[in-house]
Amino acid sequence: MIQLKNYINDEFLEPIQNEWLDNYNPSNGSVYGQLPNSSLEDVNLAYEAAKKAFESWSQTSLEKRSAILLKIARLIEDNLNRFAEAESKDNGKPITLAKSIDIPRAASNFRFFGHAITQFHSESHETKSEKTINYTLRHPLGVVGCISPWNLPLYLLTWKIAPALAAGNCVIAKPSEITPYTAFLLGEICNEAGLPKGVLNIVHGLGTTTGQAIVEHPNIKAISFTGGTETGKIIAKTAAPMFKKISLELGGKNPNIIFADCDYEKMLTTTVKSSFSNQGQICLCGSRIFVEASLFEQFKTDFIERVSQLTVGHPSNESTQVGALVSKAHIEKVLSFIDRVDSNGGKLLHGGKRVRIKGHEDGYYLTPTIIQVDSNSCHLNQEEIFGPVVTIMPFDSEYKVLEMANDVKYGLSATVWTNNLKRSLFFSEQLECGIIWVNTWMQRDLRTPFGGIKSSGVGREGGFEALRFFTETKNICINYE
Ligand code: TXE
Repeated sequence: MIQLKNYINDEFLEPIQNEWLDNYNPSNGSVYGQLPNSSLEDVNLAYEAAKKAFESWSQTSLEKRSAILLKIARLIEDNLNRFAEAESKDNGKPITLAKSIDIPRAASNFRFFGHAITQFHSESHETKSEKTINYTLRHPLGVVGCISPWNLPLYLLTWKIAPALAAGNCVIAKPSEITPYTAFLLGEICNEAGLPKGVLNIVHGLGTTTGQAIVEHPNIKAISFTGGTETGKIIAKTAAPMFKKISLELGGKNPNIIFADCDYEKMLTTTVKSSFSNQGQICLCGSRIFVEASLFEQFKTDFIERVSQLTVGHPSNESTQVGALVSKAHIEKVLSFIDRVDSNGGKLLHGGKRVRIKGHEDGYYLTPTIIQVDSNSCHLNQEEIFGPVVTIMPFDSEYKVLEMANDVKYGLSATVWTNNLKRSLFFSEQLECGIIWVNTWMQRDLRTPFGGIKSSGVGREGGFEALRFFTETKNICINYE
């Protein structure tokens, strides 16, 4: 049994009330560890450590802060296998994915913001006629909270922690209670990299208690959150009357719009990925596929064939392309959508069944699932399933598909496949979402703004947007007459 601990003030501590949660291995359904179920007292302890550390961290030179972040990045890379194995075991994702995407990206997050902070700047404005000069300062906020989900555990946790630390804040982070392992390992790395004590504190526990205690804490100045839309609402409701800064990256129900004039092979290969990478548990997955009517039958046949070739298997197996879903509760939620396919006007074309892997029969495996729908208003197209399930549907006019793509409460991302320049510009302008990919998916440049509109969230992460979020702006006006 692995026993994870809170990382507070450079030390690994048991929860003050000695309450623990079980940590499950989704590949076989067994409990393999325990994590703290932290209380308000633990959060307060973390806050006191962070508050104390802030005075000196916020005054530390950019060169030094940057060097520490770059060292953390290097140490994550040096420990790639250890981190990847932990991530795969905790989350059920294929080890190959953890090694090639999750962990390298966690290192990139630290490296990117380690460099970005040295280039971060503020503005000045001179008005000669009035003999004034305005300049703007950007100060770190103080102690901030970073709350992250289970689908890309270290990747998303570090996406928040790195800019917060780079900007001179001290952090209280809470990883998902479903996937706490790599966050625990990160504490060791931070000590080795020489991050001063109290600058980063990682507190484990349930969202409704530990997470809520962070959000409610009167002196935690900002909350950066990624997770479900319903949780986002609760956080907004709690934090808004306290006038905290909040950044919410929430769910998605992203359209993948395929025109007959696209580069077919590239589209097909990418669409398999955008549908089922990480078992479809990425907020950016294209879960509503709309195909131009003239291409629909060919696409349907080829897509089903490609998807049927995906290997569902144990995450530690190098040949596995689709691993286990993250938890029992989650696979049951996903299956409940599949069970209701017929009553919602859908037709199951492929998958939809639990897979029993020999020797790991209690793991949470599911065949990649393709459902044909005849209306965008069905709940399969309106609700976030967040699993290996996509719908496909033909369309026969640009205006109709645009209307359907936008007719959903979410607005995170969209993909458009076409070789028509005017059409790609038109759709990029008209689609209601924060991120659009044309003839690609999930190509990420960390300098770009990342986030959604409507029920997909508030605010943007990435690049200078993140550094702006984690700083407070002060304008100074000097008259030099
Ligand atoms: O996420 P939660 P869940 C979507 C997806 C999924 C659904 C629910 O549709 O099925 O959300 O997933 C913490 N105050 N996404 O329930 O609960 C929690 O402990 C403070 C989309 O697992 O939102 C965890 O650390 N914190 C998504 C984090 O919030 C609270 C990724 C996310 O958990 C809290 C994951 C509270 N009151 C799920 N309640 C994406 N956008 O990528 C919970 N938490």
